Amino acid sequence: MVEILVMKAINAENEKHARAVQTKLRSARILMVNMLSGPGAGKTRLLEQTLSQGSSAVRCAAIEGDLFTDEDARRLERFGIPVIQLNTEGSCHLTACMIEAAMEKIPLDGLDFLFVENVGNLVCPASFFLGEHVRVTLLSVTEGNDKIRKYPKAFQTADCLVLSKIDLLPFVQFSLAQAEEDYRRIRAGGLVLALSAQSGEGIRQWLEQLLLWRKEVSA
Ligand SMILES: Nc1nc2c(ncn2[C@@H]2O[C@H](COP(=O)(O)OP(=O)(O)OP(=O)(O)O)[C@@H](O)[C@H]2O)c(=O)[nH]1
Ligand SMILES: [Mg+2]
Repeated sequence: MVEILVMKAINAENEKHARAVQTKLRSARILMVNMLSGPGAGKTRLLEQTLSQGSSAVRCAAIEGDLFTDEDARRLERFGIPVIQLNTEGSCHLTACMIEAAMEKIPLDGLDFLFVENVGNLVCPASFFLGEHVRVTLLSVTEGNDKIRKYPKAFQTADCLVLSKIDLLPFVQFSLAQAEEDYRRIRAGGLVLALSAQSGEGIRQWLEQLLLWRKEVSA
C-alpha cells in the first residue's frame, strides 16, 4: 500500500517536470524523440547514422542516459552537436526532471531535434514520460521474437517500433512479420520501421519519418 502511494507521488512529480519540458520545447519548436530499447539494441549506432546521413541544414542535440560512463556522448560529440551525458549511477531510467536540468545546458535556439537516448532497459523507462513528442522503441533481431510479448509496455507506449540490425537476419531466427503483428496487437496505428545502421538499409525511411514528425510539431 505504502509503495503504491510512493509510486504515485513520483509519477505526479515526473508529470510536472514533463509539462515544463513540453512548454520549453513548444516555444522553441523543437521535436523531442525519446529512444528506448534493451541494452545494445543499437540506439547510439542509429543516432550516429542519423547524424552522419541527415541533412546538414537540420540542427540536432542529444541527451544520453546511462548508468555510468560518457562513452555514448563521446560517440555523438564527434558529429559536432551539443551532447549532454546523464549518469543515473544505478537508476534504470531517465526522468523528466533530469531532462529539464540537461536542457538548461543545451542552446535551444535554432534547434530542430532533441534526441534522448534512454537507459538501455525494456522495463522502467516505459513508465516515465519525459515530455517527448515521439517515443521510439528499438528491438534488434538478435533479441528474439518473444520480447514484445514479454515486455509489452515499452512497445505499447511507443509511437514507432524500430526493428534494428536487419543485416543479421540471415544468421538468427527472427520474424519481422511476427514482431510487427505482436506490436500492432498492443499498439494500433503504430509505425514499424525495419533498418540496419550497419548496411544502411531502411535509414532513408527513418530520416524521412523524422522530418515528417518535425513538420507536424512545427505546423
Ligand atoms: N550488425 C549490426 N550491428 C549493429 C547495428 N546497430 C548497432 N550494432 C552494434 O550493436 C552494438 C550495440 O550498439 P549500440 O548502438 O551501442 O547500442 P545501444 O542501444 O546504444 O546500447 P546501450 O546504450 O548500451 O543501451 C555495437 O557493437 C554496434 O556496433 C546494426 O544495424 N547491425
Ligand atoms: Mg547507447
